[in-house]
Amino acid sequence: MNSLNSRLTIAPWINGFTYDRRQIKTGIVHLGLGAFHRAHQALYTCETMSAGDERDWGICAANIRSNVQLVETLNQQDNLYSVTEWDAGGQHSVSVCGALTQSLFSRKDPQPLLEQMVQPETRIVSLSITEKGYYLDPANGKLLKDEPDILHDVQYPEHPVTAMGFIIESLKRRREANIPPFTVLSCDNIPENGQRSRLAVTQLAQQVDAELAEWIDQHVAFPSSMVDRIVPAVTEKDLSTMADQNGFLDSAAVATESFRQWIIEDHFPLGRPDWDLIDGAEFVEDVRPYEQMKLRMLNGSHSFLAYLGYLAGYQTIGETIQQPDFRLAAKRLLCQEAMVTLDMPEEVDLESYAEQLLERFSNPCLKHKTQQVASDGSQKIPQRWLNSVQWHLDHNASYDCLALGIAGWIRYISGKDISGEPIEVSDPLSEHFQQLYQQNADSPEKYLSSILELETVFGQNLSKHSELQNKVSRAYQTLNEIGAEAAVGILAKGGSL
Ligand code: CS2
Repeated sequence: MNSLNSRLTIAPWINGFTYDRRQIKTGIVHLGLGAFHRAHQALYTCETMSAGDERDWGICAANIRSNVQLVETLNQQDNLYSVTEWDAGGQHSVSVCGALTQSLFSRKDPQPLLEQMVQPETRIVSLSITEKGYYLDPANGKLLKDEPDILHDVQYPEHPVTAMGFIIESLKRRREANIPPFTVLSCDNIPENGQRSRLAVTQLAQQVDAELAEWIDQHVAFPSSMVDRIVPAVTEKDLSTMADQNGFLDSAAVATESFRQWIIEDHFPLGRPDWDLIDGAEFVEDVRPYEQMKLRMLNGSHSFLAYLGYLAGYQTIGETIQQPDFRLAAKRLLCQEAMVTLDMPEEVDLESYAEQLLERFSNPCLKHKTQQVASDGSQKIPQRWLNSVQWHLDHNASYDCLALGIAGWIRYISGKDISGEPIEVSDPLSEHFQQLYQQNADSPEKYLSSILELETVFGQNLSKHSELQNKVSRAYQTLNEIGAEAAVGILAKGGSL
């Protein structure tokens, strides 16, 4: 079997790129070389360079802490990889992405990455490091100062282990060398992600050098962006199916849906690629309404399907949404509990957006694991559900689906499903959740309250909120008594728990 490198002539039905890779300069450093980056920003950048005449936006992409294997694979493949896009009808198309100029792993030696971040040609540093990579308390945006990685970066700023640590050290070196600061572009699913990045960087910088923190706050741009594309983790089986289809083996391949969207705040003092040459990308002045729409509608219903789908015994989102009751309940959440909380520009049609989401979730070619979407709930649910819950409390409106979602999450993080089978919970707070479950093993009510009291998830307003507590408690009881499938069935019929 062939491998994917620049010497391989790829089949004519595979989309390539039109530029000469030898002429590309590295204008972007990206931290967090996951599947999402490869299927989204990197591909957008590749297509932008093919469509326009700028060639100085190549990407040096780095993994800071894990997945050295992917970096090695990309190095062996001249940093080329393929993206397979599946539409809901089972049709697919394949592209080879040429935008990566380098792939680095910087856990052992941070210097090569720092050096690239200091180069004047690097004008953007972008991030897809997931919610927990910011080390901020999800409820109030305060830096988690006691986390070992943060303590490390405060003590050894020249050998950082966090993305924020890399940004601070490279900005410091740029400042000393009189090189203007790069723009920091967050591509993570958190609300006001530009503002959150600023908070994370400046709070950590304050621990290291208060004057530098002040300088960063005044001189560095942190535009926000809303990113959207469903990119499930690929399995060994997917890789071998793609290899058979494409005629070459690519261990860095990604598979995704055909849909993609990227709404970006247009604030790049040192310039930026014309990403909006490509369908689905758009520069706007204010990203916030789009972020809220995506987080509360797409991600909100996704998490609902993930926790309750898992508890009902479904392995993928696609399988879950095939069940008529789950589809109806997700639609109820979207249209009656998420949409109503939003205030969107006139041209946005939220009804069609909701319909489109249900179609995207149903894509039978995406085997998106419920367990993957269910990970890191402590970091996700404030922006996906709790802002909507607050809206309903303020407007005296009902939020049964959100309440059952929260109950499902609380059951899931206990580490035991409804029939007592163990669940592998992946969350930065999973140990703490386990302790709370064990301590309250004799009383489901006490366990439930101990979770609902967590300020880091529920914030000051909603932790210990008696009305919310009562509602979730009823949902939790129903869930334990009749199971996830039947509880969702009640919601699908318009009932209340
Ligand atoms: C998902 C997202 O894993 C998750 O939590 O909800 O990754 C989702 O697939 C993307 O945000 C879609 O853009």
